[in-house]
Amino acid sequence: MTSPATSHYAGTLIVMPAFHEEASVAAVVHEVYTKLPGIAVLVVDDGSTDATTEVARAAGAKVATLPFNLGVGGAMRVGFKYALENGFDNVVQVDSDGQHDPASVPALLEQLATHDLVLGARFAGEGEYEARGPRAWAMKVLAAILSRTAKTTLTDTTSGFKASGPRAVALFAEHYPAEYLGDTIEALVIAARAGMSITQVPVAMRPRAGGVPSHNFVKSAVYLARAGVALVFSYIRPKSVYRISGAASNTAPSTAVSTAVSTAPSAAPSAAPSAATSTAPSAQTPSPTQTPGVTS
Ligand SMILES: Nc1nc2c(ncn2[C@@H]2O[C@H](COP(=O)(O)OP(=O)(O)O)[C@@H](O)[C@H]2O)c(=O)[nH]1
Ligand SMILES: [Mg+2]
Repeated sequence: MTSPATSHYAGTLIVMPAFHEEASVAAVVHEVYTKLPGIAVLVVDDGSTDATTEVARAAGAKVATLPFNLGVGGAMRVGFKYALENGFDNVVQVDSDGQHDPASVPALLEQLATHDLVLGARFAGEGEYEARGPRAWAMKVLAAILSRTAKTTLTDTTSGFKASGPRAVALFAEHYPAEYLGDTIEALVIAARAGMSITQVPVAMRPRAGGVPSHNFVKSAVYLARAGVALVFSYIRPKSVYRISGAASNTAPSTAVSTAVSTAPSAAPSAAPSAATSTAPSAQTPSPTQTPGVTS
């Protein structure tokens, strides 16, 4: 297998949030390695009681095993912190259920040359993914509001398929929201308000490969109300909270990439997996000074 130092994807870390995904996580890890040779993968097992950690590790991924459930946002913040501390410039979230096709990752990464945050958008002409009922309605309203904030047309603001460049990784390692839905909607508001440049590329979305979705009918029914509240809170917070050094505009992200690449990533997909330790982050929000146990 190509080593990360020579891989085309040397500066990029795939972060896979996983909760009870023993049925599909291995296939996703294998598919990522096949379609993106040499890329590093960190699975964040968020307190699963099934064999998610063992299965992901056996598939060759690094695994951060959290002792209790933080939610997707909390798990992703662990991933961003790990990326920052291990010299990765870019983070791409790929879900562990097989819905995100790793073949779309190069298209997302390409846009990081000129943007800080790239969304894989499901309704931008690719694939046949369709949301229905209140969830679909909420998504349209959110897209309209967030497009204004981000100053670009965003059609799928709740997509988890996202690529973050160096400035967004630094921001999200500190400020990625852990609240319900915060990892999608609020994260976009935070990025836009911190001066990040955001864009989207069309992606196809597949059905889950196994396991059960975390959203059910009841959750979908309250989606609009909770999303509205999440949105209000993210706008209320003072902008200064989200300031990171040099966050005024994204003028030279590629320079930042080449600088940071020299600190070679320590995560190698081919590295032999070992036992997870758990120096757990605090209950709601992983502390910026703590790194959770990651197998290496
Ligand atoms: N870390 C973490 N991941 C989660 C949690 N709930 C769901 N996920 C993961 O997030 C991704 C998307 O979840 P899913 O249930 O498929 O949501 P949907 O695709 O929006 O319906 C999958 O990889 C799940 O394993 C959670 O509580 N913590
Ligand atoms: Mg899913």
